[in-house]
Order: sequence, then C-alpha cells, then structure tokens
Amino acid sequence: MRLSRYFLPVLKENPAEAQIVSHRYMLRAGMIKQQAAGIYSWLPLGFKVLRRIEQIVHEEQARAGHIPLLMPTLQPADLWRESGRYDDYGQEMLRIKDRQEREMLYGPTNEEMITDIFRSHVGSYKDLPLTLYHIQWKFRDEMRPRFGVMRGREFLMKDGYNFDLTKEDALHAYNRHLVSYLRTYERMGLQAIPMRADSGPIGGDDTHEFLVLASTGESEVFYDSAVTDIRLGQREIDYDDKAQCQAVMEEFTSLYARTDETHDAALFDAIPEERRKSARGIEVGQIFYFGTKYSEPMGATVVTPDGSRVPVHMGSHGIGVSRLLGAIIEASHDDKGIIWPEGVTPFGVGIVNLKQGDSSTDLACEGLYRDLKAKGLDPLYDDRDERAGAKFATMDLIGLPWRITVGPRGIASGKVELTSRRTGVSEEMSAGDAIERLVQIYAGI
Ligand code: 5CA
Repeated sequence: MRLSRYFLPVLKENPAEAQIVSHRYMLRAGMIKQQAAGIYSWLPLGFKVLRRIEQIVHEEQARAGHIPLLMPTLQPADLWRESGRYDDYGQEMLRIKDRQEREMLYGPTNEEMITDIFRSHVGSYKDLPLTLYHIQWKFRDEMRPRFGVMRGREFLMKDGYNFDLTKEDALHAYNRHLVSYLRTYERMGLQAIPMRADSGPIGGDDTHEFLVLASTGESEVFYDSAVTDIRLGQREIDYDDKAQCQAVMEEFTSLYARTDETHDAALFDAIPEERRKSARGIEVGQIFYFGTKYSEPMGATVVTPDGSRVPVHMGSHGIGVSRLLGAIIEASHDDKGIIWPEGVTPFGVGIVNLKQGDSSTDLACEGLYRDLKAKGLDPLYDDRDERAGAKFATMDLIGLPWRITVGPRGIASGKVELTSRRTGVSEEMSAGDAIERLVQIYAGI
C-alpha cells in the first residue's frame, strides 16, 4: 500500500477523551472513530489489525478441531425465555421490537441460539463430540463503556460452544480450549494467564479467565509470580490427546492465580512472600463448563449407546477479539506510539523515502516496494512529499515492527537502513539483504 493513496487519518493532538494509552494511540493512529458511547467505526488500519487477530483465532480453532459457522446478531426473545435468561439478564441486554411488535434482542452471547441449532439437527451420541464457534458482533449495554475498544458496548467476540455426551468429554473440550487459547494469545505476542474466576451470567462452576497483566487493566488479580515463567512455546499439541491437554491445563492452572472474585487470602498467604503478587489485568478471554444448564431446559438431548436420551454436556468459550487490540497496545508501546508484534501488525514493514521526488531514491523505493510485495511482506510505502521527521513520527505512531529507510546517501553506497521499532536499532545493508532478513523473520511467525 502507498501511504499517499491510503486512508490514515492521523491525529496530531492527544484526544482529550482518551484516558489510557491504547485508546489514545488507536485514535491518534486513525484506527477507530467513536460513533456513540462504546460504539466504533473501524478505520482501515484498525480494521486490518482486527482481521489479523481474527485470522489467528480461526487458525488456532481449526487446529483444535472446532468448526466455524455464523449466527445473526439479532435474536428472538422467546429463545431466551426458554433458558430463563431473558428476565435474568437485566439492563445490559439491548431489547428491540420489530414492526410486528415481536420482541427481539441484540445478542450479548449465543448459548441459547447454538443450543437451538444443536437440538434441531443433532440427536445421537454418534455425532459427538462437536464444537461450533463464530466470530460475531455482540452488544452489551455496559453501564460505563470506556477505554475505547476495551469496554465497548458493541464489540467483536469469538464464542465457541462444545457439545459432549459426558462430563468427562466436556472437560476435555474445556482443556482443549484452554490450550488452544494459550497458543492463540502467544501468537499475538501476549502472555495471557488463565486465572480462576467467577462465571457470572453464563453460569457453571468451572471457569477460567485469561488475563494480560497491565496497570490499566480493569480486573484486580492475585497470583504466584512463578506462573509468569510458563510458556506453551512451540511444543506439539495433539488436541485429541486427553491426557496431554489435561497435563498442559494442570501445568498452567496449578499455581495460584485468581481474580478478586474468587481470591482466597488464606491460600494466597501460603505462597512464599517474594512470589506473592497482586496486580491489575485485562481479561481477554474466558472459558466455561456449565454441564446441562442450557441443554436440559431447552431439550438438547442425544440418544446414548444403550438407547436412552440424555441432555448434552456443554461449555462456552470466548475471546474478546476487538478488546485484544487494546490489550496488545497496552502491553506493547512506548512514548512514540504502538509497537505491533509481528503476528498482528497491519503491515509487515514500512518504507520511508527520505527524498521524495529524487529520481534515484524514488526508483530504489519503487523497486523495494515491488520486491517486498512479491515476497508477501505487505509493505506500507510512505511516498508522501513530507519531511523525514514527520514520516518517522507517523511510522513510530502506527507501530510497524520494521522500517526500511531509503535516502540518497545510502543509495550512493548501495545501502538501505533496516530499523527495528522495538529496539530502535538500525543496520545498514543492501536492499536484497533487508528483504531476506524480513522474509526470515516473518517465516518464523
Ligand atoms: N458466552 C461466553 C463465552 S463464549 C461469554 O460471553 N463470555 S464472556 O462474557 O466472558 O465474554 C468473552 C470475552 O469477551 C471476555 O473475556 C472479554 O474479553 C470480551 N468482552 C466482554 N465484554 C466486553 C466488552 N464490553 N467490550 C469488549 N470486550 C468484551
């Protein structure tokens, strides 16, 4: 993409309404525009990151064997009457009447609808296990929408639902989700720690929230610092292997790590003092096992091998897709702007032409732009007639992890400059070597 033809409405001033850094940078970098409290348009740069995040979520869900579908945002109230949640959900639910005076709602989550799909089409244990998920907009009429996309009213969520014959199978689905979420967040450059939490309006006893530690997080958390040393890394996972998924789950959840909702001071005090931490965190996902809470009242049953009919065991599993943009920025920025991890960056590399209009720098930049595109590195070429300082400031703000700077002096000696946004370190090398280096970096992502 050429910056001269892109739509990147960068703000010069700090927007007064933004209280935290991710919100400030998302507005300044022209990623989002607020349309109403907690409701945003996703401008091209923000939309590109959102799609990258979705892509990682889809890939990791596929690896775990989960199947995508798409349910609507609007739902009939009657479905929610069947589970009893229509009255329970309270003011967070946006209730709407259509022209026939039929009661509808904008879905805050989809347990009822997916259970309805299941009961309409599945009737035998032979069709289990089954996990269906979608990535769809949700609406929760939050009392205090704030911090930009962190606590929106309209927000994008990945929500998945498992259907199993037995509790044991459903707990395997729980573990499978836990492991796949760890990999999902790590690919986004995040450490998200599973913490024992409270299940709230979704219900059930078993639930973990995934928290990214950040001083601006809305949740208060208590944990054993040893938990921050564990990584999933590149290990091979067989998602059908119950014992392996269980072992990874135990590895990540045996040490003390809880949100304030389930905090237990006595257990916490038993941790060696130097490892006892309390901090704040951003909840980027949550998994639940709730057994037959929805399948029983809604009649989602299957025939068992011995011919009887039983309600299926279920759980639901959510990732805050739009919130993740805020969480990643909170975890990865400096005073100049965002620093995107390679896994989610909107463009792989920025090209800065230091002397736009100079025939030799223009020619070198065009060649570089073409070659980077040919290698699939998705460059953003700043070809505007701007001062070098302004170009650098824009690149730093929008946070591409790599920048190639091309100027007349370097060209004379056959060199460009490759700069890491994270370390600020620049190296001179030939354009070919810079491309090769980037190919290698992105091959490992
Ligand atoms: N049905 C279950 C799991 S599919 C569910 O709704 N879980 S949830 O309530 O925990 O939401 C899942 C994730 O959505 C949360 O972990 C959080 O990351 C994100 N989320 C929840 N509310 C908001 C909000 N107001 N703005 C942005 N993200 C949100």
